[in-house]
Amino acid sequence: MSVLSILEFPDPRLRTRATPVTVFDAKLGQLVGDLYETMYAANGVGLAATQVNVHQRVLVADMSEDRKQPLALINPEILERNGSQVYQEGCLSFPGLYADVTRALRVKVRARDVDGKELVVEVEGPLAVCIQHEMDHLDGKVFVDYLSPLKRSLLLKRLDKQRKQAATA
Ligand code: GNR
Ligand code: NI
Repeated sequence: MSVLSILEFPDPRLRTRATPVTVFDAKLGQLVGDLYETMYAANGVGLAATQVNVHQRVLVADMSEDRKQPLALINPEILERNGSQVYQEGCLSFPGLYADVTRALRVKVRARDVDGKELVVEVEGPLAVCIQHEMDHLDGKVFVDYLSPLKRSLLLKRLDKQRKQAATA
């Protein structure tokens, strides 16, 4: 397993729409392992393959306290969504940026596991936020896309400033 490097905004590859996985082989298992390792190394709660420049519909998440409840979803689809919640989101592709985003409170998701077995999970609260955030990445969408143009430009200026400071520090 390896820690992969994570694409950062405004890398245009983050806008790629990922294609479904058709072959559930050892190579897919390797990718899922690398995604877990990369997510844990970065202290993230989720990671989409898109973020490591692999454009297949694969995501991982682990929102547990002890970081021992990994979930890998392949070809995820939302079957049902209910309610709404506002949650302060961050993204490993936008280091240091946080913003409130409104999403469904509960989602029912159908996906496959790493062995190709179908699974249906119902999640709510923070884990539902995370899965919706990761599924957006697979469609080339990022959390700042939900913000008003004014809020987005303010945040992106802040990101720019942080980067310039980091470069001269
Ligand atoms: O690590 C992450 N934290 C997070 C916090 C609130 C809402 C969503 C997330 S996902 C993010 C990791 C990431 O960028 N996944 O794509
Ligand atoms: Ni993200």
